[in-house]
Amino acid sequence: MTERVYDWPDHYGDFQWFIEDRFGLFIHWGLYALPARHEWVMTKEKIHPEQYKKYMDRFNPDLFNAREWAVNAKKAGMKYAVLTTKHHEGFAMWDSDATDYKVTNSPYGKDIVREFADAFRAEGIKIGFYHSLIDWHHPEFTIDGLHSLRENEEEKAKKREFDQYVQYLHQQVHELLTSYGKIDYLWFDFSYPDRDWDWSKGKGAKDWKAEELEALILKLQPHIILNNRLDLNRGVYTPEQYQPKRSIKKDGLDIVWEACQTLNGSWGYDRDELHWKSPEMVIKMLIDTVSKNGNLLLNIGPTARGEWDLKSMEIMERISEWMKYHESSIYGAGESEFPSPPDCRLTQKDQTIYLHIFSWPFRTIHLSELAGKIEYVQFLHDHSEVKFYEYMESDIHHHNVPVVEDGEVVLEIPVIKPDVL
Ligand code: FHN
Repeated sequence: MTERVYDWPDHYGDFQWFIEDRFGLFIHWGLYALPARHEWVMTKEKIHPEQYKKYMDRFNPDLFNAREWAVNAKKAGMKYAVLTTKHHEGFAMWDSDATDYKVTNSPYGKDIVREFADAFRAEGIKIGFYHSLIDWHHPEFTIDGLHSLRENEEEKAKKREFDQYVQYLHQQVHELLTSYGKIDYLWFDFSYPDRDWDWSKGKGAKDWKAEELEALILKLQPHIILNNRLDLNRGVYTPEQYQPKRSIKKDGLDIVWEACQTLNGSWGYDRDELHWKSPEMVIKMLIDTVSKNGNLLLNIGPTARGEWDLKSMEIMERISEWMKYHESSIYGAGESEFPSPPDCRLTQKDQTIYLHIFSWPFRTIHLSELAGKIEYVQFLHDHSEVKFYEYMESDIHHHNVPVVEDGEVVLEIPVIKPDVL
């Protein structure tokens, strides 16, 4: 299989662990879990910062157990985890010296970032921090949205010193990268200078002093990798809830990319969110992403009591079961050099091709779409019925699959049990 060449900044940490691990957990957790109406509830419902602060006085996740989260993530095969240290609401989930608006001043009183980092590291899961550039609480963060929330004219008339906010942003990033040990991944969100969006007023790299911030980050944690949302147009490309048609390239070079996806359309816990993806859809999303040389960062929004809701747990259970049998088709695998039959995805690792049959068992797979000759078939099937084995074995011997030069090709067929059966 031809070696891939990636477009990756020399001064960033090595990304090899990232494309090996392929599968991570995203956690969106903050005061927004209390209203339980989406992590944008403050702006969507135009709650004035002074009003919104009341949620801090009620934040007390009595059922939070970081080790339980870490064990569940490990069981599901997630190799890295990214926690919102601060989302757009501006609430710090750690004991920040830069603000009183922090979790250690809530009834909960403890440093959630520390509990998260310690528990997930103990399970061998790499640590990622999400950090929002946007801050709807900080008085010097100039956004139209917030100004329109500031009722009185005096407040609106105040000159805002955006640079004071930027200094605060750099200070909090410094705290996060010097207080919790080795951090593997920094996930900024978000900066679209070409879009004069209400909440960011088209802020871009120069406004965040992004080059300076990046230099600080790499000085503090030289091995770290960053995503591309600091608006420096480098790092892990993180399209939002988007599955590209093929692997992502720029000027012929491969791009390190990661799809971030919710389970139900909301990043933060939303008690009324009804757009749940089925376990089968989520497993297929993971396979589809890897088949295009990407990573999947799958999100859970914990409740205000610190638990994962039942539907999220059900999906995680099914993913755990599938990964138990088929993790070899995900870890270290990527886009195949061969075309995939319709309704299928191929992932490939060295000389092994994994044929993921998305339409199983509803169609015969005509493997002739893959030129070549199979040397050996190994079925990776779980406790599903033997008839699938016989069905596919007969089919395989009448069709061809790719020969990979100088070596035996192994075709493995992971089983995705449809939810409908
Ligand atoms: O506005 C945020 C949103 O709340 C969420 O955090 C996602 C995660 O990728 N990022 C922004 C939208 O792109």
